[in-house]
Amino acid sequence: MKKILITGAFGQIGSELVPALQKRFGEDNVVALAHRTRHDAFDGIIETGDVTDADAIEAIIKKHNIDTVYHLASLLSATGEKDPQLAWDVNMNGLKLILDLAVKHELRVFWPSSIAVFGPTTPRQNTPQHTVLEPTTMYGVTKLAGELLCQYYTLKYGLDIRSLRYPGLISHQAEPGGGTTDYAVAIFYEAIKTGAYECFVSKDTMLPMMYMDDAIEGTIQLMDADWDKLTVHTSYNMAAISFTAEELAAEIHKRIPVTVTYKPDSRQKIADSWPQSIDDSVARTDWGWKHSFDLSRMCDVMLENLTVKLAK
Ligand code: AKB
Repeated sequence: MKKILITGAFGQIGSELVPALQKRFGEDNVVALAHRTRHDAFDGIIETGDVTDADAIEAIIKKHNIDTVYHLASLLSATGEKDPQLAWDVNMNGLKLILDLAVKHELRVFWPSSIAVFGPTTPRQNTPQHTVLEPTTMYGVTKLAGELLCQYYTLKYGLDIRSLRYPGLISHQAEPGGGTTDYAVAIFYEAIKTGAYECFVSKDTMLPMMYMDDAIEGTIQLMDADWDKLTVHTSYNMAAISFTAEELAAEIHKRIPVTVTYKPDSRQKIADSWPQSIDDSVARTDWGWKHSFDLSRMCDVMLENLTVKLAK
């Protein structure tokens, strides 16, 4: 039976990946690593620790006999620009530490990359799997270096490491923290709470996005895939839907009235450096990736669930 450790367990992805893995492998086989804060309402095994503390992480791996790590702990793009040093420490040193422990304890590893590995010199439409990678954010730099590190450890030490370049993720459970794509979640909250939203990117900003259920499904699917079929050991392009901020606002407005104003801030420059749409045909061919949620279905589910959540 797999014994899984998830770092960043209470972040945007972890909050939904932990229950999905608990359901699949049983609560006793999933250890959620929280950073400092206690999460008392949590059902399952919880440990508290810092992903840059090798001894603490190794002790947890030994204590629970861990064989697979989903290393999700990371600073996102906007937060990374506020504190590039911290972004480097958490994103790079944290990953290196996990990979070194993976060599020592023969662990399988999942690590999330991002569309942030691309930059202004990358083709912006249908961005290919293999293309120019010149990111201009510290977050993107750490994701690109991290991808190369994952590939290096696979080639050098024969580790089983798998990774996805997530687009902006949209969910009604945990809110994202410090990302450039956060507007695509915040707009739903404000539409329900106040009927108005001031968007921090321009109305014609188009970015690749994905509903969280697809992201979780794809992550589990990649981890289940036959290793011999995987041809990418940096990180797989993974896509679902692309839309402009204005198209998202219009789709929400079809369901509930919302007035959106556009006031681009420093995050606009980051958004402008990223692709508008992604070619994920390699993932589709290698391990059968397929998304389920289009823009309309995602808006239905988001509004339905958030209306209930915000009424509490
Ligand atoms: C961010 O906006 O920083 C993230 C990402 C695209 O990786 N959501």
